[in-house]
Amino acid sequence: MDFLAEFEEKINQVNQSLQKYFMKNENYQMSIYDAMEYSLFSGGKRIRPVLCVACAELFGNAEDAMPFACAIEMIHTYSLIHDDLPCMDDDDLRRGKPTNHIIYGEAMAVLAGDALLNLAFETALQHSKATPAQTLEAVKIIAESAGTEGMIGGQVIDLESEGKDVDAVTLMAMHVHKTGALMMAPAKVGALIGGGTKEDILNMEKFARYLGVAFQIKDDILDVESTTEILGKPIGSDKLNEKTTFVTLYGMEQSRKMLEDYTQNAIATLEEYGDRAAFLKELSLFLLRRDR
Ligand code: GRG
Repeated sequence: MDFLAEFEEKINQVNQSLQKYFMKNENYQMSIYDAMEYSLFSGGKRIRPVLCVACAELFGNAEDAMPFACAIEMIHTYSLIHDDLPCMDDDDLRRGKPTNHIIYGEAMAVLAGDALLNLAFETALQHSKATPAQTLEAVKIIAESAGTEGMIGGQVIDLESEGKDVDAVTLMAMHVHKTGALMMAPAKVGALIGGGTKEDILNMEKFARYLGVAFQIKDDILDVESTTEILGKPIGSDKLNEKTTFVTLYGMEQSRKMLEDYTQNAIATLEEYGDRAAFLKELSLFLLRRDR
């Protein structure tokens, strides 16, 4: 199967599983379920759950990784809902659609984000078919990656950098946490649940650390070069918000070179797995070339 067909198939499996795990409570007709559903099924690229499933597949058991893959996508979705709020980035458009708070109001958007975070852990614990020890370890990895030592920590660095000159070390720390942590979690959890060794889990963490930085560099480049129609969100928002990005700090040409280098470094960490890692190598190149 070629890469795009396999990618599509994995996305479909993720979407089906998300549908299965996301149960609306029809008895109560609570509008929070609509708000959660709106963002969970609004056209996300599903990179993180696909990464999780693909890393599990590399070492064996991909099926058991699905509850964790979906949990991570729920956390990712919550982070985007909150990131778009007026008290954060104050964005009206995401994935070509009005943001959650524009449709459901700020209070409901906060609750929908919180509810997705809780549903993530419910899903992982309720649907896990892995051993109790593996389940515990996977949930610990996910919790840490989403928390103050991970994604939220990165967001705090971002908040505290507003209006300041950000140096290269701070910029990297911000993105290794804010974007990288939620890339490393699926890679590590995938390797763990798939049956990889401790060394394999560390290798996958290293791979995803490079991939996460590359992903953010590309995000910064697209914010300058893409269009609102293609990206589904306003372009030029970094400039508008006077944010330091890879492009503002290093310039476009150097950012492109860094994107290429980080992607190649990610691919190099997969070398020992040979052709078994073909999908992950192709995924890295796909993310390098993506236009949204
Ligand atoms: C707790 C109040 C509160 C807020 C949390 C942690 C946080 C807000 C925001 C950080 C999340 C964030 C915006 C990270 C940047 C990572 C990034 C580039 C996200 C976009 O990922 P894609 O392109 O999104 O995979 P799609 O739309 O494809 O799912």
